[in-house]
Amino acid sequence: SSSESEALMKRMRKRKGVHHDTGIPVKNDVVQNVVENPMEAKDLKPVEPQRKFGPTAVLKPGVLGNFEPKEKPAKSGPGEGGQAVYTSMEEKLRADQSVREYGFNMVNSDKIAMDRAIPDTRLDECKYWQYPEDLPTASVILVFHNEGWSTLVRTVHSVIDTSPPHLLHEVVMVDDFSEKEHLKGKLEEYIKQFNGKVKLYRNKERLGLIGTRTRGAELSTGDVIVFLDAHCECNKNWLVPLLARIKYDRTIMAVPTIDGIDWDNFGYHPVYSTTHHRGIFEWGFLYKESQVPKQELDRRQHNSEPYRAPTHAGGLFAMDRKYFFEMGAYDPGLKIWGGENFELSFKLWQCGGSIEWVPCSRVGHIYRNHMPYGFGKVDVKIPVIQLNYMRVVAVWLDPEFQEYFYTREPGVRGYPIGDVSKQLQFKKEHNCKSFKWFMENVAYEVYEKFPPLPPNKAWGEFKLEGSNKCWDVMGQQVGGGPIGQSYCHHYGGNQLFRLNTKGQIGVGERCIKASGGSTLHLHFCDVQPTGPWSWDENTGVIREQHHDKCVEGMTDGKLLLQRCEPGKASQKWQINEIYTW
Ligand code: LR7
Ligand code: MN
Repeated sequence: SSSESEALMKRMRKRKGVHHDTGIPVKNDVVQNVVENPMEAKDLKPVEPQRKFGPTAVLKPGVLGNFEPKEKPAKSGPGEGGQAVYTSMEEKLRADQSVREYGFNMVNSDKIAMDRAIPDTRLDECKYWQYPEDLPTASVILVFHNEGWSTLVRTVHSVIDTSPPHLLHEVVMVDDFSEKEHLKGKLEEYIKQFNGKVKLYRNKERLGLIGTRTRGAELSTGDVIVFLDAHCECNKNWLVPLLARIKYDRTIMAVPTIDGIDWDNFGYHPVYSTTHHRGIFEWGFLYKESQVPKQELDRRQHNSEPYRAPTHAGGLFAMDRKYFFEMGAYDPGLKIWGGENFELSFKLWQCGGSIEWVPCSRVGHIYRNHMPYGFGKVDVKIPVIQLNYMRVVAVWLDPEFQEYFYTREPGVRGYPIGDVSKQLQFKKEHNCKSFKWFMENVAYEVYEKFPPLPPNKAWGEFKLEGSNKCWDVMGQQVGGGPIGQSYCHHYGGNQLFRLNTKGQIGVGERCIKASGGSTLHLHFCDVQPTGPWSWDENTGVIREQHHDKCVEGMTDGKLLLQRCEPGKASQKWQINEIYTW
């Protein structure tokens, strides 16, 4: 449905141009801090005390790391060095068509070499770590559904080219029931050049990315499973720092730092470099990232060392294969796409494992323009993602925290989530800790960034009495034009508003504020919830206290703040709960 893909787009946008703490757009989203002249070993005096992380890896400034790959001679060509490539006028039509089909500009991707060089975006320090020699082997798992050719195949080349051969046990490709012709015989032929190192399996039906990942893990035979999306480019020595953490402690999920690759021009951009970020969430479970709290940074001795994180984006991580299954893999009740990152994260933390983000491991991911595929035949009346969240919430959140989710997503409350008894039993058998423990000890910054939501006073469609017109976001975003009214569609989504006990009106993760005392706009919600809104159930008047005005539904579809006139037909609002199923 459109509200589903909107939710997805929102989440993807999260990673693109908006700072996740403040909602303020980040300039270029990226701090350009690529080291131009990598420190030469001779420039460094080995006088600094040696630092360690874990019992094994040792930082020796001045001595190049034992797994550090040799510099390759620079090549020239489209996209080399992570540079952007551009579409000509003649190519434009085909390029646009490929964007619609794949979410990527495949015309540009096709121009870029399979082994293009990308900038080394690591902290300079990363080149001087001495890692243990006897590391576990890795199965890199790529699940894919209708992916474009060159972006997919470049991922395979990149994994092979950047991984020490003796540590890369195999690349396991699992085709999630794709229809594209190029993913059939042509792909089978193509991977023969890798002499059996790359294996291709196919689903007999659409399992979705979550089920397909579990299947990929079952089919793998390496010690460690490493999941990557099927449109990635791995950076220098990305694999070893991940494996080193798992060797140190097999209950660690090791997550690389994810750089951005542009869907249109394939420019490679380090996402953060001077500061460290980690994955968190808000109460509707939109994925967020925010700066790592000082107390976590201070646990380490060196800035390039891994740090712990409450959660991760979902696509790219390494885990001990056996441990993944000891933890029950992914909940088999999760469908297609979404929420699996939280399920695995909460389960790990609450049941004795942990998640670490590893700054010295960097992998580029192509963020799509839009999600080009549907979710197949799923017999669910609410967005699949919401159903997945509901399962995660039911199993891993304590009741008080479950309530925050349903305050934020009231329209799905009560929808049957299927059987979670196996998950609850797992939790009991493994003596897993409470969500409160997790919040207090791991995800504590969520309390500051996204404090618990005040309960809803009224929520649903805001409908002008006697009419068929409802408040509607009208496709607006923060910083955009006014919201208005349109025909009530009863699907919730952009017509589902919430008035809470603190006087805020929320829609999705945003809040409604009055601009210049005349029109209503989307804003980032204040962290400390306060708001000017009230609704009088009897008169139907929605009043804004700062301007002492009321919302009036104009005949042309506008919503304006006008002098309050209780009893006036155009100020008489009904708030009807909308269950979207
Ligand atoms: O039905 C499907 N079957 C699949 O095999 C749908 C998708 N897939 C494959 C797909 O071909 C791709 O290789 O699964 C992989 C992920 O799908 P994407 O690339 O469409 O997802 P995404 O990058 O938009 O979304 C993020 O969230 C997902 C759902 O929760 C997964 O966890 C993705 O792996 C995840 N991607 C990342 O974490 C990359 C980094 C950033 C972000 C956000
Ligand atoms: Mn992806």
